[in-house]
Amino acid sequence: MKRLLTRRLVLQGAMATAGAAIVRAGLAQGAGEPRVIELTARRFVYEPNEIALKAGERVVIAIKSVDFVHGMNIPDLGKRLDLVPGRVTRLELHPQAPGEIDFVCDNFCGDGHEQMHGRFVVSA
Ligand SMILES: [Cu+2]
Repeated sequence: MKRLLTRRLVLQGAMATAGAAIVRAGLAQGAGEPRVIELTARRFVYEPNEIALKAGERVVIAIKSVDFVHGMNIPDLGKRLDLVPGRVTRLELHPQAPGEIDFVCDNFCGDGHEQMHGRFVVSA
């Protein structure tokens, strides 16, 4: 029992570290332009729903919704966005370490809403 609890705490710690490793990019002068990755939200998917990033790179996720004010909740980063149709919502990321960061739609958008999720996969 005690060992199980310890293992769970270690796992939670690892997940928190992965989240903390991703910080909002401070767009320092002369640091070069961030890579722009386009993402589309529609009932009931993000396209693409898996986005590969490299640790240390600065990126901007340019997100469009085509049909609804979908949400994008990224618990590991303590961040959420509303994705308003007709607008491009920018999410700046500067991952520092490998890991996976999940995101979900948190604006109920109909039957299938629960399947609307994706993730950033950060490699070394
Ligand atoms: Cu949705």
